[in-house]
Amino acid sequence: MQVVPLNFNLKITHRSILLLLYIILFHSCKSLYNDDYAKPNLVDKKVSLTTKKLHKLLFYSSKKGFAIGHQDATSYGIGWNYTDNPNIIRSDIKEIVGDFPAVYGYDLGHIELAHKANLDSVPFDTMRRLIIEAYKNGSIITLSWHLDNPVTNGDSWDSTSAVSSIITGGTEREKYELWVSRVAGFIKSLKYKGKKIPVIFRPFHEMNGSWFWWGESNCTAKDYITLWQETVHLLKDTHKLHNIIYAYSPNKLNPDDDYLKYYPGDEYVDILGIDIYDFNNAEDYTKSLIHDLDLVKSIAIKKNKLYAFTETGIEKLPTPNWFTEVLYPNIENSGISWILFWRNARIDHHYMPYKGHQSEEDFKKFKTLPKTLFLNDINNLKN
Ligand code: BMA
Repeated sequence: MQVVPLNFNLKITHRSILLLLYIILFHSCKSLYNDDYAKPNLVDKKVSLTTKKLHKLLFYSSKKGFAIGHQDATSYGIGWNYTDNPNIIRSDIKEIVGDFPAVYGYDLGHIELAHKANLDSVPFDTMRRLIIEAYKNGSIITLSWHLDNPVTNGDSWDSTSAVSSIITGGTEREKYELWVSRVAGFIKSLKYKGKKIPVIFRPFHEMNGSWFWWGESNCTAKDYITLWQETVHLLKDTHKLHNIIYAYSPNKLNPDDDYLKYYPGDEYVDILGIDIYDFNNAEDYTKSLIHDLDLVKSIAIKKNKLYAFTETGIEKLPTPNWFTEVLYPNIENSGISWILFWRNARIDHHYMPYKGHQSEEDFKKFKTLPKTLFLNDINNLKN
C-alpha cells in the first residue's frame, strides 16, 4: 500500500474543490447567455448575477409581450393603505384581475432629506418591506426619484436652476453627495436571502419638459449629462452598488425635440424609456405612441439596448375601453419590455381601475390579450 503524505492529500482536495468551483461558476455564467440573448454591455461592469438575470428577464418579457407595472402598486389604492393593515398585501390590479403586476414602481423622493416617508407619504420602512415582498414573489422593481430642489429646498417642481450647483465644483455639491449617499443607503438595504435586490433606477426623468428643476430651460444639456454621469459614478464606484440597471426617460417628444439631447451616453444608460400621458386626447396620445415608441425602438435597436414605456396613463380613466382600444393596439408590437401605469392616489388622481370602476371590465379584457404580462406570466418566463 502506498503511503500518501498528508499534505499531498490536502493539496488534491484543495485542487479538486477549486476545479469544482470553477466548473460550477463557468456553467452558471455560460448558461445565462444563448443564441437569442447575447451578453449585454451594461453600465456597471461589476454588476451582480441577480441584476444580470433581471436584464435577461426584461429581454424575454419584450420578446413575449410587455410586463405590466403600477406605481406604488402595493403601498395604497383607492380606499386602502398598506399601513392600515400590514398583514395583507393588496393591489388594485390584483383585486380586479386576480394577479399582481409584474413591475412595481416606487419613488425615493425625500429619502435625500432623511425623512421617514416619501413625498407621497409612503414610509421608507414600508417601501423596503413591500419591495422585498415583491421581489420574493418574482416582480421587477423600478425606482424614480422626485428629489427636492437642493438650492431652494423647494420641491422637484421648483424650477429654480440647481443642476450647475450640484455637479463637481458647485456650491451645493457636498449636500448632493450626502443626498446620493442616502439613496445608496436605501438601495443597499434592499436585500433578499442575503443578496441585494436588483433595481431599475430612473432618476431625473422627463428632462425635456420644463416642470422639474433638472428639466429643459432650467439647466443645460451638458450639465444634465454631467449630473447623470456623476450620479452613476457615486452609486457604482463610491458606494459600490452593483445591483442597479439605469433607465433614461424623456417625456413625450414635441416636434422639435431630440430624444438624445440629454442622453448621458451608452456607457451610462442601460434602458431607453419614454413617459407619455393621455391628457384626454386619444388622437394626440395615439400619435405620440406611434411616433415616439417607434423612434425609441429604432434608437435602442441601434444601440443594442432594451427599451420601455416608463410612465403612462390617463387620469381617472374617463375614456371607455381605453386599455383595449386606445392603448393596446398602439403598443402591441412595440417591443417595449414593460409599461408602468402611474399611481392610484385618490378618486381624483388614479390611473388604474379599482373594484367598481367603469373601466374594470375593459382592464380584465386587457389582461387576456396576448401581450400583457402580469406576475404569473413573467414567472413562467423564468422557467
Ligand atoms: C406626480 C403626482 C404627484 C406625486 C408625484 C410623485 O405625477 O402623482 O401627486 O407626488 O407624481 O409620485
